[in-house]
Amino acid sequence: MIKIIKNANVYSPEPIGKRDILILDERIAHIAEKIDPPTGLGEVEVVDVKGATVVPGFIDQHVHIIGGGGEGGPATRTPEIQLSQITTNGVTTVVGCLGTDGTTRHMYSLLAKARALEIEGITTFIYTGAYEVPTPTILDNVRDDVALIDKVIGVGEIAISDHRSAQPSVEDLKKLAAEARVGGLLGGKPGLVHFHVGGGPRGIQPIFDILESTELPITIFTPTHMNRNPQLLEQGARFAKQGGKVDITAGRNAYKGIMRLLNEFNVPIENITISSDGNGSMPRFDQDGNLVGLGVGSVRTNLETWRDVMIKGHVPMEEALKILTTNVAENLKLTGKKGCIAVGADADIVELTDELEINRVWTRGRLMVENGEAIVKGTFEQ
Ligand code: FWO
Ligand code: ZN
Repeated sequence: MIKIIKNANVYSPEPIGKRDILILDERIAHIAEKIDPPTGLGEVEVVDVKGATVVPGFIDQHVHIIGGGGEGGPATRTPEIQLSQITTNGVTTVVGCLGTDGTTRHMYSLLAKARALEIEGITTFIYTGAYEVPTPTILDNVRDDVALIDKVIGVGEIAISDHRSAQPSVEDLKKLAAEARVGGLLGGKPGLVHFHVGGGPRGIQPIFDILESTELPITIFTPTHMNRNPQLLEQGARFAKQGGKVDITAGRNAYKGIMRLLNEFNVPIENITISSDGNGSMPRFDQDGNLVGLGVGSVRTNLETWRDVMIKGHVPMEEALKILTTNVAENLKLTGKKGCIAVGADADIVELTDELEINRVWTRGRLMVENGEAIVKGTFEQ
């Protein structure tokens, strides 16, 4: 199928001006000031976006695609995500994960759901594991899952510095990270260790301990929820200064943490990513560990935080886009294929309204969303 998106004001994330984009099947084949529909090659679908801003599809590296939760008992297990909840928020690639509940949630279900979403139209990957250590896997161990199961790109979300963690020792974590690392090498994957960082005073000290006492590269560690409290942000700045990437959980005040990293700690924006924790539970505990509140994450928060960083944080669009596109693609070793509007990349493209809302979304060249509404839905979506 040949498509041409005409008169797009393209942020690749770099602003490259008014361009036509030629899509051949699932990939971007050509970008030029003017592309005339080729003749004799069958039907060519042309969409004139009339100068609208067009950006790469967003990559969300932390989504509980089969649901999560459970911290308040069975009635607090959060719902499975549906395709349109992802695409209508401009997200075209997700990494699925388990969380607190490694008892009633299973890796087989996570893998099947990731495959389902891929069939329904987006691009998916998963982390093997859950909060706990030892962590649930599909095959015998983390290394084999990362090496042999295509969608597995690493291990996560492994909980540290949290009353809900398995209280792993640094030695436990070193061995886990080594498995992910070697599995990544063997399978041609990033071999990531995606840490859930709780509110405990040690924060990401376990990661610094691992880095100081092993040969493991900092680039495989992607700690998330790093905007949870001020001391985590400070540790995050130190981690970034050593070359690590800090993952911020999107949401109401998330942009304030990002602005502190940028302006107070001079962290380059290339060392910051955001993710939504979509469909994960958002429990609140009091100092005695009693559950005092419970919400659920939403993929939509990516958009809200990205807009806050631009509008309230006065960060230019081409910079702010990186936290949801090229920076995440680099984590996932998908640079040039995802998170950019470039020849050879997958045709994951988002057209924005003047109010920075979602108008159209293409995933691998297929139009999935128009006027912000899903025109392609999941199998059982109404
Ligand atoms: C965060 C996912 C948390 C689940 O700390 O980690 O609980 O398994 O669904 N969510 N436990 C939310 C905060 C960052 C607000 C999870 C959740
Ligand atoms: Zn988490």
